[in-house]
Amino acid sequence: MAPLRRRGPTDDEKKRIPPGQHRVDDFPVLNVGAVPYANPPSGWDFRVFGLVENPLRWDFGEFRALPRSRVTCDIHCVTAWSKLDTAWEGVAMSWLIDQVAPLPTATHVVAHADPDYTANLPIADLRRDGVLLAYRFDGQELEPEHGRPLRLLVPHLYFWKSAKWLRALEFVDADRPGFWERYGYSNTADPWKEERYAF
Ligand SMILES: Nc1nc2c(c(=O)[nH]1)N[C@H]1C(S)=C(S)[C@@H](COP(=O)(O)O)O[C@H]1N2
Ligand SMILES: [Mo]
Repeated sequence: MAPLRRRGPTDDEKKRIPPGQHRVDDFPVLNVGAVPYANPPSGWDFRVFGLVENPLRWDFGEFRALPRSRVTCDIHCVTAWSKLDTAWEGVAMSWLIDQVAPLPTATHVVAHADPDYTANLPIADLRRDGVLLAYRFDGQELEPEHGRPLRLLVPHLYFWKSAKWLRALEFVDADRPGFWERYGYSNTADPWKEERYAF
């Protein structure tokens, strides 16, 4: 058999790959610690709390009954891989933010995820197009190692902000560094500006 040749990026793809990144065709798995569960354990829920008028909580069935959105986007990991044209389904973050009605004092969100993972985000970033609470990838249920049953998808920021095994969003009035941000990674994490580290 002829060896499998990887094609190089087209000009269009080059424009979509931020500085210092290269394209991958597989889907790398990155997380601190082990995959916490293959399927949501009994009692699994997803909550929105903190500085909101209308705190909400769903079990997985209830969450799946919410209006479904589809997003196709490119994703960029700070370890230098980018994956183009990834297809996701889930709940649009802008819709969810409207449901919970953040108080005027709320400026940021802490995403709380299993096992003991957090990421911080400005609300303005979460309102951007393409930000999803994702439960399906590439036409299939999300694989356990990619965050089943639910993950955050924030395609315009480095992928460590896209917390897998998401359990809650907490609306707060200050920027509270999350897991990687406390180790010196950037609060803002824009791959086009190469905001990898805070210093
Ligand atoms: N709960 C949790 N979410 C996480 C992480 C983690 O360690 N725990 N790692 C982050 C990092 S650093 C990256 S690059 C992406 C990787 O997602 P993937 O494994 O689906 O490629 O998940 C992010 N979400
Ligand atoms: Mo990462």
